[in-house]
Amino acid sequence: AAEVSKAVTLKAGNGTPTVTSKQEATISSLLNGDWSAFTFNPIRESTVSRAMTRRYFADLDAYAESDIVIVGAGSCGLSTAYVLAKERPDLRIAIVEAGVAPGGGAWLGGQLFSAMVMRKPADAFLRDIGVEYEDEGDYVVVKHAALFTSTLLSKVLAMENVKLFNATAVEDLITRKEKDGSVRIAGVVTNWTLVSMHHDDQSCMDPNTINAPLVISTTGHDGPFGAFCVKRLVSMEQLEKLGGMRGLDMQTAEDAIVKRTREIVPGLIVGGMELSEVDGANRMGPTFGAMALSGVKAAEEALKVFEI
Ligand code: AHZ
Repeated sequence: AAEVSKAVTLKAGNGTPTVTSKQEATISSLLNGDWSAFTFNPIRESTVSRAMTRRYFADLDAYAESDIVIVGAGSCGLSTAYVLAKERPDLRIAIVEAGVAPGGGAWLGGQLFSAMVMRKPADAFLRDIGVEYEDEGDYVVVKHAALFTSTLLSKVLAMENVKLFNATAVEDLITRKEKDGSVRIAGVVTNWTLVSMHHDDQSCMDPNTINAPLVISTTGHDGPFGAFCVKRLVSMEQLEKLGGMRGLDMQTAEDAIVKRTREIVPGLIVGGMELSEVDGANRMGPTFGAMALSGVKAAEEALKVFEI
């Protein structure tokens, strides 16, 4: 009986325990201690299993009805989530990321180099999340792109109104027909990414769903997973065709992506490099200011939808 897991009180929907250990060790109390007598607190395997699954299923339950779903946790999706969740802690925001590791292309600055460049005025975003940079005049440099991504990610994940479902792919959109015959996006269809990758060789793997009045797609430019939502809009005849991402032009590409971040069809805002596929905009290559500020603009567009 002693091994049966104790009930842990959960805050609604986000799985954060309100009960913490009474004996709180500190690193200094462990450092140079008596390691021969060291032991972890006891646990039973099923307790570990339940600690994870109970929270995950509570989150699946709570977030099955979300206010906003953000598709893709790259630099644009995470920036969007950060601004939105901070401005509106009352909104329930699900982030669905196909990869196990969120962050998209923002773990390196470009090629395999560490430093990340952001043109001003995107330095405002760095100050807001508390990432230091070197000021080079018209642009700033973060010493490692991973510092930007990990800081942003940690802030987003700590927010009580956000849940990240990683290793989960959006494989379709939920649609509703309006009275005037137009189509509105009303949520996303999800599956474990590993399952999504095996629809050709396994059967009976129907998906799951999340209802939401607003979806924000930031799945990056075309690739194995990229530009997912806008490609689907074409195949469901809600967009005539994609413009196709154009060649690299840093000077124009960044302004264009930020300015064009908008609701493409009712219920679907598109931000980041996915937009370049819609509008035939240039790519900017290894400079990330537009991703942060497209996130700010996507959040602004979303906030209009949720204006009280
Ligand atoms: O795994 C993808 C990545 O983390 C995720 N994603 C794509 N399709 C998905 C789907 N379901 C769930 N169907 C999906 N997740 O979306 C994320 C996109 O991140 P990204 O870093 O590729 O895009 P971004 O627009 O946030 O940042 C673009 C960064 C670029 S690309 C570029 C250039 O090519 O010139 N320059 C910059 C700054």
